[in-house]
Amino acid sequence: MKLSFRWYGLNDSIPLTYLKQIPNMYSVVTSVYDKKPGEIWDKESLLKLKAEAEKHGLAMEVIESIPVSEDIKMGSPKRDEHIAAFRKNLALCGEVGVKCVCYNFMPVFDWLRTNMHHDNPDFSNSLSYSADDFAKVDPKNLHLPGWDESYSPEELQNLLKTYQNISHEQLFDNLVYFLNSIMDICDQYDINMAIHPDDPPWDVFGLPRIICSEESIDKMLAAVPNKHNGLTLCTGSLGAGKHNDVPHMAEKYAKQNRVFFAHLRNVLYTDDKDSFVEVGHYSNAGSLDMFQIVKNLVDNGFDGYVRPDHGRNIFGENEKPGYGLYDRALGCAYINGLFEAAEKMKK
Ligand code: DNO
Repeated sequence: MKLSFRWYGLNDSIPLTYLKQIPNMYSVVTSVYDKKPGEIWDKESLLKLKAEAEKHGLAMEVIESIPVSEDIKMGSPKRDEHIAAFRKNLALCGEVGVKCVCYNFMPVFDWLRTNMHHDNPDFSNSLSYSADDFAKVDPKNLHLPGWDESYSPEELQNLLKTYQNISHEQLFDNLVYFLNSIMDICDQYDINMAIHPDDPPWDVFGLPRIICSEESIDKMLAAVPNKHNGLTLCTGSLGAGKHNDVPHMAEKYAKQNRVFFAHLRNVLYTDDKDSFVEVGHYSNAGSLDMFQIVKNLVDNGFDGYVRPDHGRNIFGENEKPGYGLYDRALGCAYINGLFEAAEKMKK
């Protein structure tokens, strides 16, 4: 596996020297952050990011994300223009040596939580989702942790209204249309497209979500059988749904060579509804068997990119929720250990 770490570019408060000090660190996972979905990036920005990573002994082989615009997801009249921009951005990535692009196809909201600073018994805090708190949210007057700055109230209401007329089938067809329009660029530059599953993996506010389960992933892979069409196996996103058997999915999709990127993190179910808290990576800290997931990846030939995912705020750190240094660095050490054990057992 190729260990990687999310890096928010030149403005990230965590220096690349620190990332390089994490044993086995190979690549940054980054993006161009000053362009909106649907806009064309410039090669200079990518080259600057790459030069900075390389100066610190790190590769830049993963982009997370090239954002997919709502027009593409909704299939609106602007979609082809936005797809043309996406194709251009993908080609730029290919030209600078990017091998894997993580993206998602979730309408309006990428991830959703009800608390960005949930207090844990170990005096850390982390992201959490409470089914009871979510039930109290008024979709007509939405204030969501982490999303309040992204849309004005009117924009949000308009988007939610437009999606009322878009079924799961329609959204799925729009995903297939999008993928079929970019696969030639992926073939040309050998770039793997790794869709991020919906987080959490169920519909929210009546918005359709289509990458939530084994069945939906099977359908997506079958609809676009190109070898560059695959997955980000985000264990925390899929694992938040009790309907998902994540070790099984790791085995199945690694065997099919469709896992290009793995986001490894653990979640703890906190009730018999859908509530969960993001915990440390260690299996016993949460509800997922992280060793079995890694073992199933390794046993089935996975050699893609891996990154630790959301960490808790620990050791007095108060970073962007999920993206502090310390707990993700602990996660890396643990992930290295899991892979080393699984790889030695395989021999
Ligand atoms: C959250 C991330 C997601 C992910 C996107 C990919 O922390 O895992 O925001 O980057 O869904 O497009």
